[in-house]
Amino acid sequence: MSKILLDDFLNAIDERKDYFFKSINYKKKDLKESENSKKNLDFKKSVHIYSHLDSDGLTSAAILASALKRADISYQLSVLPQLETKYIEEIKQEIKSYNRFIIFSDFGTGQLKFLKKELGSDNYLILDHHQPENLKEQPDIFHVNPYYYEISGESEISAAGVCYLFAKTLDPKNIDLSSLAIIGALGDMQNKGDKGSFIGVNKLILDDAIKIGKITVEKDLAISRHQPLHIALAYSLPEKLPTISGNEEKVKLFLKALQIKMKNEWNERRTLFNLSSGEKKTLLKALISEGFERNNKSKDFAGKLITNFYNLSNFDPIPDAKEMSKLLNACGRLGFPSLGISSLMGDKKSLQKAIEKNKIFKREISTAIRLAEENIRNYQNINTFYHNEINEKIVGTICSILVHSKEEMKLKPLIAFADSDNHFLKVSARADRELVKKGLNLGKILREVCKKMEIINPAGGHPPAAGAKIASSELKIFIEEVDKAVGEKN
Ligand SMILES: [Mn+2]
Repeated sequence: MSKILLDDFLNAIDERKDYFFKSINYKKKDLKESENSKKNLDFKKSVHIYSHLDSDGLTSAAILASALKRADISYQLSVLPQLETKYIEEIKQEIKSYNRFIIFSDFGTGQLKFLKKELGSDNYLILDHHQPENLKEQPDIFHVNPYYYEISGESEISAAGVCYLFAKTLDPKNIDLSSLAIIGALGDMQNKGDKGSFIGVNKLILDDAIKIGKITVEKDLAISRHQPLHIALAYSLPEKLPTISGNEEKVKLFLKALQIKMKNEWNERRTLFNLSSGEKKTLLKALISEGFERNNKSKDFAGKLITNFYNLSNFDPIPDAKEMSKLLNACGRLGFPSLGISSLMGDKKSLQKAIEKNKIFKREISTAIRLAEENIRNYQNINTFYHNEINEKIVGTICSILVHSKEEMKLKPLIAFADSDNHFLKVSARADRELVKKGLNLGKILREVCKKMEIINPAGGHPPAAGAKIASSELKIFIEEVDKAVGEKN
């Protein structure tokens, strides 16, 4: 990330702030306090934030809502699974009838052409990090996207990061929202540096969060810190150890041999949190030798066993940012996005409810994984699955889990379909990192196939993860076209 391009990016955000303030007729607080508050009420347009329902989208929404609240700008908030053309048509009416200003976060770039066609070039602002179709074009004044400044929206900044920078430009006090941007970036799995560290703009945002005491970084064993120890070791190691992975009974024996107790003196299950540093060392050593001696693991295996955790200071009882991003994802996917957003904005009761919802979500996920696995179909260059009981809101999550956890699913991209409204199918595509390194770009492929087939909803996404929406009747040809397109790229 070059300093000059970063400055260009920050300047661009600053220009968009001016555009935003001008559009809503915002009066700077240079008037007398009483006069000012009256003027604000008289002249400000109210804002409607539309955001994506995954954890990056929800953190984006919470950042924007907090910033607008602080600036005394009235707002309304809606969360959508995708920014489909039908919503854009409704929004067009809304702008006209209610004199609104719209902010789109974590989507909008993929729908840029349609937005321009329908909404023109004022009364809205896009804060997104998905790759624009045409990077040679000058970015519009109503559009913020890191790719125009050679900053990667896949690894260096998420939508929540873009919203955070925007919020910080509105008011430096919004630096206290930096931890939310880190939660969003983790939701989009952007901690891809060494040992789960952040790179690019994300690193700068993390520095803000550390500076004001909202996050501390801690290195620990790379397993779930939340689950009982034997479950965490059986299912969440960064690389599988055939001698213990997936087998809780064997993990119990393994722990017993190391004299690490699974329960505390009150007979409660211990988690990684509860282990002493001595116990952690013993466990790490044993896992490394298990990897080398019994499972022929390479040298990087030992390196992968330690990772960075991002401890949150004010979301008790949620210990870290990754866990919080999973919780938000569950809220969004289960249809309770507002619980997630109010948790992020500091509401403790919502956080408690969100934790309950998350438990339900975990059960739904494990059922859906089983159904997906039973319905995998293999084509020449892709694998697919569809089952009418897999909810469209979680199909992307299931697709990711399968691609990341099953060796045989890493060889070809996985394209999943789920029933949506009115005989439409939601499409989720995921590919293993190795395929992306070899040049596979699922976002591009889906966009091209949808264009070629003249599918009405535009596809969007990144090289390893993309989505689309097709009519059920288009399924067969769509699979053929995607299969062909992936073959041509290899
Ligand atoms: Mn995102």
